[in-house]
Amino acid sequence: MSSGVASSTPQSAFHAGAEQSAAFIELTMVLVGGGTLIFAGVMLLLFLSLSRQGQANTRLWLIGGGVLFPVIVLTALFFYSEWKRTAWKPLPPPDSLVVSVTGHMWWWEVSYHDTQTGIRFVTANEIRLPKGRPVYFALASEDVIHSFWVPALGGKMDMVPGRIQHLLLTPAVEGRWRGQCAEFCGEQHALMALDVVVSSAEEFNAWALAQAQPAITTDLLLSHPGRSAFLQNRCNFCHAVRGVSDAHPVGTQSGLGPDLTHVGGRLSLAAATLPNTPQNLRRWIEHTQQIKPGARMPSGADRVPPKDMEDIAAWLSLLK
Ligand code: HEC
Ligand SMILES: [Cu+2]
Repeated sequence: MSSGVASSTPQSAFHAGAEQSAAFIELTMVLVGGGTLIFAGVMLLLFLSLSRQGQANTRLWLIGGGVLFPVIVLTALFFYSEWKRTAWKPLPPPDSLVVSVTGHMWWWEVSYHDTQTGIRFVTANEIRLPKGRPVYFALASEDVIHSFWVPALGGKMDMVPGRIQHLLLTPAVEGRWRGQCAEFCGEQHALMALDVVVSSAEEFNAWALAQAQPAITTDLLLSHPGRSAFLQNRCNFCHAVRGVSDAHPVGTQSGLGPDLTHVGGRLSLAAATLPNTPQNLRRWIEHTQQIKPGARMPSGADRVPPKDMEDIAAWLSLLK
């Protein structure tokens, strides 16, 4: 399966990657353009007031420029942006794909429910989407406020604890895009990114079907030493690998860490922090706190025997 062609501008808000993009781009242009005009106007007035002698009518300028002007401009902007907003916040069309994304410090839980095919599964840190089909995102947070933003598709939308926010996007261009948490959420906010791959409907459906199955099907995988090392070192306390362990500590819906059922097939590791290679997987398990200080996962360095880390990394990279 292709992993999508990396775009030369994977994170540009001026890239029209979705059907709703035009509205976002127009809104951005109007705000930036209007803001620039107002700034230039104020600078001009400042220049005139400094270079001229004599009395200006201060009352007129205070009420006109200080009260009336902002009220008129902000009211107009409010109605204008509400009007444009319907592009991405209408009711979801019945054939839309529902993707729930939950922000965690500092990774993304992604849960699919395709009402057309009945397929459901959970994954993390990577979102694959079919081109041309409306995607209804349900956005939530498990801890602090995060913000879901895939600039090339449009957005952004805050993820607020205790609420579910919605965003409708219809991917229009195949490719690999980058998303980024857009609300400061603590130490590793900068390393809370996301891979988004838009492909043809056929490619997406094949991927989704595979994701819904556990990767563990062959004896080779079941008898691999990495599997027992994974369980022995209690990685399963925080991580689910469907078919091997289901991490659902009491009181949480999703476990404390990303679902690893198909981690070997992802493009990157730890919320787009490292490219996904067997070497990087091994490094991540050993030096977690050096790579992403503060991450809610302990380094393996002083608790997991090197042989076990070797085996676990080899095993996880087979889970495609
Ligand atoms: C206390 C809970 C906890 C334990 C125990 C734990 N992890 Fe993690 N793990 C996490 C969290 C949280 C993340 C996400 C970190 C981030 O990106 O900020 C993570 C991320 C990962 C990732 C990257 C997943 C992805 O989607 O890119 C891998 C691989 C991983 N852990 C493997 C392991 C292995 C192997 C062990 C056992 C040696 C282990 N973890 C033990 C909580 C845990
Ligand atoms: Cu953040």
